[in-house]
Amino acid sequence: MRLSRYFLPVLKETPAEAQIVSHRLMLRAGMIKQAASGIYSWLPLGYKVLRRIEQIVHEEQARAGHIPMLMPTLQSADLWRESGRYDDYGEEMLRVTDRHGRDMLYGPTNEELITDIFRAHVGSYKDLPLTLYHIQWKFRDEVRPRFGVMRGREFYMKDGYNFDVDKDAAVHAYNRHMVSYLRTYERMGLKAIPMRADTGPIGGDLSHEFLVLAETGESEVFYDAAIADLKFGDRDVDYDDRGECAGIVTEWTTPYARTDETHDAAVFEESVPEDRRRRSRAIEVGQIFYFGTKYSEPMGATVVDDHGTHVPVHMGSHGIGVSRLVGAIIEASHDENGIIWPEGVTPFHCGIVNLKQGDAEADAACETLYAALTARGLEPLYDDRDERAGAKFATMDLVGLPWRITVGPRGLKNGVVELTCRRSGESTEMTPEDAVARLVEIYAPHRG
Ligand code: P5A
Repeated sequence: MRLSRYFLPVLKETPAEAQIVSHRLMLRAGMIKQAASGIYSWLPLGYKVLRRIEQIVHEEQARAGHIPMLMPTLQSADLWRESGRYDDYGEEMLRVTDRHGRDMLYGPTNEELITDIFRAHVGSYKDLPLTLYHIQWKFRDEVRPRFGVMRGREFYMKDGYNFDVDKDAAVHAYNRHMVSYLRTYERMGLKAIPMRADTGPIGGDLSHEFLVLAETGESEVFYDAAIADLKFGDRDVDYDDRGECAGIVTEWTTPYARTDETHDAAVFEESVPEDRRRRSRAIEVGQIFYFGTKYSEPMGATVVDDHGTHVPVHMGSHGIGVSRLVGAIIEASHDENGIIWPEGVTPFHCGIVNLKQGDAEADAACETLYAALTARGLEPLYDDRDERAGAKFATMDLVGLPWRITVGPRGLKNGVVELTCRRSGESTEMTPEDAVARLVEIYAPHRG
């Protein structure tokens, strides 16, 4: 993309309404614009990051054997009356009435709708296990929407639902989700720690939240420092192997890690040596639940088991805060000059800064680089504006591309350009061909 033809409305001033760094940077970098309280338009740069995150989620869901689909944002109130949640959900639910006087709602989550689909089409245990998911906008009329996309009213969520014949099979689905989420967050450059959590309006008695440590997080967490050292890495997991998934879950859930809702000071002190006890703020980027037959029983979602008996299916639901993640990643990765995107989610793979726009040789070198990077499947953002070098660097730093190639007449005389790492600030001179080869190498592990 050429910056002269892009739509990147960066702000010079720090917006006064933004209380936390990710919100400030998202506004300044022209990623979002507030449409109404807690509701945002995603401008091209923000939209690109949202799509990259979504893509990683889809790839990891596919790896775990989960099936994508799409359900609507508006739902009929009748389904929620069947489960008993229509009245319970309270003021967070946005209720609307259509022209025929029918009660509708903007879905805050989809347990009822998916259970309705399941009961209409599945009747035998032979069709199980089944896990369906979608990525769709949700609406929760939060009392205090704040921190930009981190606590919105409209937000983008991946929500998946497993259907299993009995508790053991459903617990495996729960474990499989935990394993696939660990991998998902790591690909986004995040350390997200699973912590025992309350179940709230979703229900059930088994739940973990995934938390990213950050001072600005809304959750208070207590954990054993040992868990922060765990790495998922590039393990080749067999997601059908119950023992393997359970083993990974044990590895990640044995060290103490709880939110303030489930924290037990006595257990914390007893089980964690003092020098490893940590108390911190954190951002919740996902949550998984096992709730057995909470929805299948009242809604009549049953299968015939291998004895010929109708049994309600065991279910769980599993969410990832896709739009919140954009803010959470920035909270975890920025400096005083702007965002620093992890390679896995960056909106463009690198920036190209032309130090002397209009200089025939510099312009030609940038064009050649642009074409070479594009041909290798990389997406550069080429700052081809007629601006001072300082302004170009400031924009690149603000929008946070992990790598920048600087092209100027002086370097070109020696046949070199400069490759700069946004995170370390380190620059290396090399030929344009070597810069392209180096970037191809850097991004190779981040491709699906
Ligand atoms: C699990 C999937 C559920 O709704 N039902 C379907 C279950 N879980 S949850 O924990 O309530 O939400 C899942 C994730 O969505 C993000 N999230 C939000 N993001 C932005 N703004 C909000 N107001 C908001 N509320 C929830 C969180 O990341 C949460 O973990």
